[in-house]
Amino acid sequence: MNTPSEKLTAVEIIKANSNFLRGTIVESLQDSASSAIAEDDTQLSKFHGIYQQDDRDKREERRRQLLEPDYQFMIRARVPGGVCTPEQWLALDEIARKWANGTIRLTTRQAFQLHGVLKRDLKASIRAINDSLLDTIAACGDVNRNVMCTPLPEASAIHRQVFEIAQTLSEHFTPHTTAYHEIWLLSEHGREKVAGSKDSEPIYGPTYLPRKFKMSFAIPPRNDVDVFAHDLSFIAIAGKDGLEGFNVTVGGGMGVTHGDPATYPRLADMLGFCTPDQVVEISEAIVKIQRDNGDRSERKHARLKYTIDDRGLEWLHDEIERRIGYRLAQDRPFEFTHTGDLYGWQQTADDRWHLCLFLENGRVADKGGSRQMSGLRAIAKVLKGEFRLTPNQNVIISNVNASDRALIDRLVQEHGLDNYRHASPLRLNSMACVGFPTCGLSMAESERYLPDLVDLIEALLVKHDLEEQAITIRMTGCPNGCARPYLAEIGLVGKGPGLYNLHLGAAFNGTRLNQKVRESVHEAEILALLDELLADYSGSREPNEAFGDFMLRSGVLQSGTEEAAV
Ligand code: SRM
Ligand code: SF4
Repeated sequence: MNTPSEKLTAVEIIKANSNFLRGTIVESLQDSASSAIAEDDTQLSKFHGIYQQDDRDKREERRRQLLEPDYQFMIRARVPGGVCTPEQWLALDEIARKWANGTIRLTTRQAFQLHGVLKRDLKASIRAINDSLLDTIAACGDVNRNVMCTPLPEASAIHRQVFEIAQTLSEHFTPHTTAYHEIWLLSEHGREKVAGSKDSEPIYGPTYLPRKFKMSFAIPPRNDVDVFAHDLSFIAIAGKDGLEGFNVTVGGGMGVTHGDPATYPRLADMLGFCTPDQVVEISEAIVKIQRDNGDRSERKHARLKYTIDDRGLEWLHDEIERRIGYRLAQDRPFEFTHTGDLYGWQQTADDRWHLCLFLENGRVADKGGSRQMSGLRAIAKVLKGEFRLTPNQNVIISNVNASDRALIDRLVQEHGLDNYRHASPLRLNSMACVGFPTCGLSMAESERYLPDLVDLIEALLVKHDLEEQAITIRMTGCPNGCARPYLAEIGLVGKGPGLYNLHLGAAFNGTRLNQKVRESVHEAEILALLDELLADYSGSREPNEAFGDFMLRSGVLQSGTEEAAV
């Protein structure tokens, strides 16, 4: 608990005065004098899944013309475990074309984002999302976010069970406030109360959590969710009779501030083992411990990772056991082999087929030569199964009957969605955050630049006979870590226009962070260094040795970087 002498952050005061996330959002929406909402409401709207942004490509020009920034909004829709129906896809597609910028963005947390929505269209967009039985509440804000899960429930009985537990957790931690319904769904003016409602937040309390909170479920050997990057994760442990339970990990997080050594990326610690029926209780205890003990006086220090580092893992362990009333069991052995997605068709035991497509950096669009947005719309119209959003910004066309495969393949090919067949393993293992022009925190290009940089690195790979080598590469426009760049074998973190910090040496399976090797370097310097290192790697690597591991064995990096306890 914060002591009375500690000064609360401005966001804490806004939350406390917000009447369970209402603030003056209704008034802000009605104010036609500005295309923005009131400043305090920009904090509260996040809890409703809405970020105020402005088009940064136009910012300077509008400033010169003495115009207010080109305000627009990003809407994030939650998709627990990434499972979405064709009807929901079609709804998102229509909203994107009608009220947003005509593209859909798949995120690194298996959710949807729409960009470029104007204030006057926010309500219609949110309503349409809810009509499709998706929602946006708690997609952002100081609450538990979209719960991630290895995305193919049909892959086995264990996958199904784990997915169901992930959904249960998602529902369990959804805020109870009726503000969301009042403001966005009930009336034109958003003032009617939900019948008989009396707000309370039994888990979060009136000021919610000190900071965002993230959960994920991984099913070894796949670590596609990057299990060690989250505040709380569960690693499924299977025995001969099926799912036995989960190893529980706590305190992962990626966010960093340039030049502030008190902030750092951190891999989650292993806490112990729990059975499936203990998951909700243990999660609630951990969330409440963070609610009561997280730092509410400094947002950069408010994630669970810092609470653990300040007080110790043992303290957390004891506190959890005190709250749940029993001892956590010892964690069990498991092995992860890789982080990314498995592309192409895959058959599951129920004789259904699933096709994982590569959507570079998660942007679904018809632009340039691409018709991927039209293609996925055409597929949604005929698909009898579902879409699965992956933790790596891709999509799986799932639950396809053998007899429908040819039709799906035809649509995929006709719309240029078959790039997974010919893209290099490097590209297929690449991820970039959104960055410019919408992200207000971006310092360098990311989504719009990584594809070009990958072209150039591919040429180096060809030069050194490494074109078949899978290497993970991730780029972010700032150090916040939205594409989990500190877990990539090649990580590029935006520092300024055209400038990146270069990180190397993470484990291919997501169990070791990379290390910063160069600060504020531009493209030519990045390529020159990679050229040298790839030449060395090509000549001296051991069979099946990953690039990140080679960086350590060859002495380019010193060992001692944090490794997950596996
Ligand atoms: Fe993120 C903030 C985009 C996953 C760490 N993130 C933002 C904002 C909302 C910028 C802002 O606050 O104004 C970005 C919106 C950009 C835009 O224009 O759309 C943004 N984050 C994203 C997405 C869309 C990246 C993507 O390309 O897919 C991901 C949406 C996930 C979702 O569906 O919920 C996204 N963000 C992540 C991840 C990865 C993950 O969760 O697995 C991280 C690192 C893990 C972590 O949380 O530690 C991440 N985002 C951050 C942070 C730093 C948090 C910290 O602890 O320091 C911020 C900044 C903040 O919260 O103040 C941030
Ligand atoms: Fe924006 Fe930074 Fe996140 Fe990229 S990493 S989306 S630039 S906050």
